[in-house]
Amino acid sequence: MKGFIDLRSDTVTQPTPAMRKAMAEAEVGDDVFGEDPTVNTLQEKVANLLGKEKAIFVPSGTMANQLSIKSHTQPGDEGIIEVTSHAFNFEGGAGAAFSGVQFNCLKGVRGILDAFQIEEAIRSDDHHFPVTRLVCLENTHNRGGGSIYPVEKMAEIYRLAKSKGLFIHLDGARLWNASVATGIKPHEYAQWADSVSVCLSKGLGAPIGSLVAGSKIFIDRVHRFRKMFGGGMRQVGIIAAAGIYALDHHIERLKEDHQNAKRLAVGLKEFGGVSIDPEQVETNIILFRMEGTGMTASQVTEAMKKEGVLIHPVGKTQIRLVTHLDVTSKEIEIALKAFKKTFG
Ligand code: TLP
Repeated sequence: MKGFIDLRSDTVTQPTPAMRKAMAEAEVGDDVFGEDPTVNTLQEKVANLLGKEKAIFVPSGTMANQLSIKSHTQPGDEGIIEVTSHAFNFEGGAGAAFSGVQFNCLKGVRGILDAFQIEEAIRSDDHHFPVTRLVCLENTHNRGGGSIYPVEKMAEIYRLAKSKGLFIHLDGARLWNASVATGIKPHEYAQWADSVSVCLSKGLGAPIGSLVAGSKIFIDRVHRFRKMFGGGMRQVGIIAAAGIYALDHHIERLKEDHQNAKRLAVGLKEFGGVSIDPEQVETNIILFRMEGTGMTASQVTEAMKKEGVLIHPVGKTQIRLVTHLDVTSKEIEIALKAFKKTFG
């Protein structure tokens, strides 16, 4: 929102003038006919970055996840997923509504599951049980506080899944953040998943757009369902151009967002009654609790708004902050001053 330091989400960014220029100049065609050259370039670029045969452009991260779930499963199948994950909690129950999938939710540590937990949750071959078909992972993990899935854990889960005939979908809405923070390339993460969704409209700062990547056969199936879900778009190169620009110019700078998040966490730790471990802030998301301040999350949110800072309560006494392209390190210091005033 104009005039505010907006720490609610990395989805709030404005396209930069250079990004808008790239959009204005994009060559376009009818993508439902497969004739938009900018979309085709973006799809190839993302498939290459993720080391997959093919990728498909879709309007949102939610649609990318749900098309993947739909394309991997049959109604009545079971998907194993972490209980705080986005695809389970924040996508309107779409997995149940559109794919008829039942989720078996496991509790992770800051969103991260271990292979042995998944192994225990896989159903045996008994007609009483649903068929376990899919495992969904999220990297970075939003409600885990931007936590990074260790690549070795992903590999272990993938090997287990393959030995049991399961598919893995990776919600990589913020995979770019994980990659920049660890130096592990996106394709090195993506090799441990059958399908990967990535977003251009989070930390990368594009106004819209996500992609699903996977094998050619899988993406052809996703393409069919994209039509059914109403996600086929026409001269959409105008948006894809923003995504290409973002991939070329906004990945490396995510480091700044991570530094800003760390600074915020270190600053917040100074306030009495606030619980936060700056060591756990690995990327651009900060989760902190404030039981000891005697204030509720919504009271803090209101007070901060009066100071010109927007934040996001995610429970009675928990707040989420997200750093991004449109928040400078100077503004982080201003936000910390506002917190100081709020917490007294
Ligand atoms: N997350 C948004 C909102 O939904 C809350 C946010 O502000 O963090 N996967 C993950 C891990 C996400 O964080 C999100 C968006 C999505 C998928 C869905 O993306 P969109 O919003 O493009 O449908």
